[in-house]
Amino acid sequence: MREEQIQEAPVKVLLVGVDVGEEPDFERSMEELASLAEAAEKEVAGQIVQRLDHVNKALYIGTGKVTEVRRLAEECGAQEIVFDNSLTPSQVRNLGNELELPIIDRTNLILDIFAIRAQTREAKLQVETARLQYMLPRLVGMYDALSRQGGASGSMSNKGTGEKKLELDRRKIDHRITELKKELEDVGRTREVQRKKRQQSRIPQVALVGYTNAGKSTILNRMVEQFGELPDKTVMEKDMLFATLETSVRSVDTGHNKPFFLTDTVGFINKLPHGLVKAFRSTLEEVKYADLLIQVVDFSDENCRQQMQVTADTLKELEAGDIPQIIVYNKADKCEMEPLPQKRQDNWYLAAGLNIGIRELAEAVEQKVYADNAECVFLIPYSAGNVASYLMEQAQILSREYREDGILIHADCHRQDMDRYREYIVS
Ligand SMILES: Nc1nc2c(ncn2[C@@H]2O[C@H](COP(=O)(O)OP(=O)(O)OP(=O)(O)O)[C@@H](O)[C@H]2O)c(=O)[nH]1
Ligand SMILES: [Mg+2]
Repeated sequence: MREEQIQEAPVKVLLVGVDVGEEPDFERSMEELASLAEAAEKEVAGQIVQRLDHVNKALYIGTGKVTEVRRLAEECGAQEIVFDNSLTPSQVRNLGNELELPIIDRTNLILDIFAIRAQTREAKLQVETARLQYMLPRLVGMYDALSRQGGASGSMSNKGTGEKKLELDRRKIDHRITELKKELEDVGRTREVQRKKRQQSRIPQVALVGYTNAGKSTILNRMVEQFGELPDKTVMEKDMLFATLETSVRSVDTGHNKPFFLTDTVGFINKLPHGLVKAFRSTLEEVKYADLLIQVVDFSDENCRQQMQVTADTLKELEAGDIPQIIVYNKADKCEMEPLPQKRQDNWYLAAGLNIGIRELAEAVEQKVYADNAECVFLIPYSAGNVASYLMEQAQILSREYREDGILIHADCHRQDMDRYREYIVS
């Protein structure tokens, strides 16, 4: 009880959206905005929408609507106004002047969530970079405003001061971004070394991707608990947007001696700020190097088709659009589907939350990532000891016999290795 009293009350926000008929499901976008506000630890006090043919260039909403927003903000005690779209710097400024409250847009909100959640040094650096990059073009807008103010008052010295100050700020931010990028490169190098090690091991890499809150972490956890090398190394799964910000890699083996690495990643969202995708590029690189993607879809969400489109677009941006995929329609328990799991071509309908379909999915992944493997028998002379040790490490050894003329190895290995050591194959 005491603790609750000490806790700071969340900031109350009023959500504002303009429907210009471009959004296939405008209402859903507003619902998502409310979830984003909650994830950013704010309390939604009210919501107001407007239908317009075009957004107002200066104020985003219509001039008449501004009065209504101000009145509603007062009525519901809002301390900030949150807009569904990205606002231009001058719109933020004008709205701020009119409404006398902080103006936040969707991108701000996403950046705030990421800032709250970032745990590792890498994530923190990535968020700071994205924030500064977001600010930089907006400084130019502020610069315009100050210049105009200087011009209106007729004082050229004012203009000069404003210009100088902003130029200084711009340089400072530029400098900090460069510093951050260097630090990120350093951190990224460690990640790269780890990834290279995994690649060299020839153990296939599989990445979970998809819209935020679809159930990616839940799938990772259920697989890790049942088939993980370290079953208690689970990650956070939660009914909240952007629960996962860090990439986690776990090794999975169902007992068929066909292990694979499974990676959980940050979820995607409609209108995910481009700068954020860019800043998180090194974390998301894991996706680019995967042999197979498991695209997780919340099948119970009526907007799942649109969310799949967002996923496809984001994967393309990450240069991962051509990687083979298994599509998992998760949360099928909420869709009155029976029986579960169900397989249709390469698609799985399952319920990870209820632990339904996890083994089947893991086995389907195995089959796919080991499709390029085959069994064969090598006879490796003792003079080629390096080849024998390579195979022992990289292939699944089914039997081994030390003979006079060399080691007879019956192995299940990758076709590339078969080609490479063709001269030693005896059957
Ligand atoms: N009903 C139902 N709920 C599920 C199922 N799978 C996951 N959930 C719930 O969906 C919510 C989101 O799951 P997560 O695994 O955290 O989703 P995520 O894709 O990792 O989300 P982000 O990390 O935010 O991108 C959690 O509350 C889960 O318990 C399922 O099969 N059925
Ligand atoms: Mg997650």
